[in-house]
Amino acid sequence: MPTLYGVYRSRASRPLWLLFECGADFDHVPVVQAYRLPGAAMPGVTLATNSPDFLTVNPQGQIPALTDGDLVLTESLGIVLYLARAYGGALGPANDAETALMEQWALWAATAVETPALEVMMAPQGEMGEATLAVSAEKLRRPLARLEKHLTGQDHMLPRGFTAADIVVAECLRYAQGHPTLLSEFPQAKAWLERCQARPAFQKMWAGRMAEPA
Ligand SMILES: N[C@@H](CCC(=O)N[C@@H](CS)C(=O)NCC(=O)O)C(=O)O
Repeated sequence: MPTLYGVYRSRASRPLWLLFECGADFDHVPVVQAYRLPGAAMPGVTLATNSPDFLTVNPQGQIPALTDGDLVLTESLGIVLYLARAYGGALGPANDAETALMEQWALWAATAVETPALEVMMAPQGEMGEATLAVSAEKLRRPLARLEKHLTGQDHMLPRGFTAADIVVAECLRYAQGHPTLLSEFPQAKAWLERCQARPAFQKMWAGRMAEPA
C-alpha cells in the first residue's frame, strides 16, 4: 500500500485528489512545511519538512513524497502519474500514446503554467501588486490560449474523459483562479476547470484543506 507524506495545504493536494478519485487505500502521513510553523501546527502532526525522520524520505525536505514498497517519489506531478498508472484504472494511460500525452501535459503544466500562476496567487496588494499581477497574467495568456483551443470541442484533456491529465493541469492552473478577470478571457478553459473542481474527489480534497489551519 502506498504512503503519502504531506498535509492537504501543499502540493500533496494533487495526489490526494487522484487517490480520492480512484478510491485506492493509502497511508497518509501529514508532514507540514517547516516554514509554516508554529502557526500551522496541528494536533497529531509531529513531522515537519525539516524533521530528520522525514529527511530520510525526501532529503530535499519538501512535500509531497510517496513511498510504495521500495519506490520513493518526491515530485507531485510524477507521483500523480505513477498513482494513476498503478492504481488509477481509467484515470491512467491506456496505451503508449496516452502515456506520452499525460507526460506532456504534466510537463507543460509544470513549465508553462505553474510559475506564472503562483506569481498571480502571491502578487502583493496595492499599486506594486497590480503591476506584478499584470505581468504574470500576460505570461499565462499564451498557455491559456492553447488550453482554450485544446478544450474547444472536448470536455477533458484527453478526449475520452477525465484522467490524471486533468488533475495535473487543473492543479497548476488553480493558483491563477484568484485573478479577477484572466480566466474569463478563456471561457472553455474556465468551464473545464470548474467542471474538474465540481467532482466529488476534488471537493473531498478541498474539504481536507479547509479543515487545516491556513
Ligand atoms: N516541484 C515540487 C515542489 C515541492 C514543494 O515546493 N513543496 C512545498 C509545499 S507545496 C514544500 O515542501 N515547501 C517546504 C520547503 O520548501 O521548505 C513538487 O511539485 O512536488
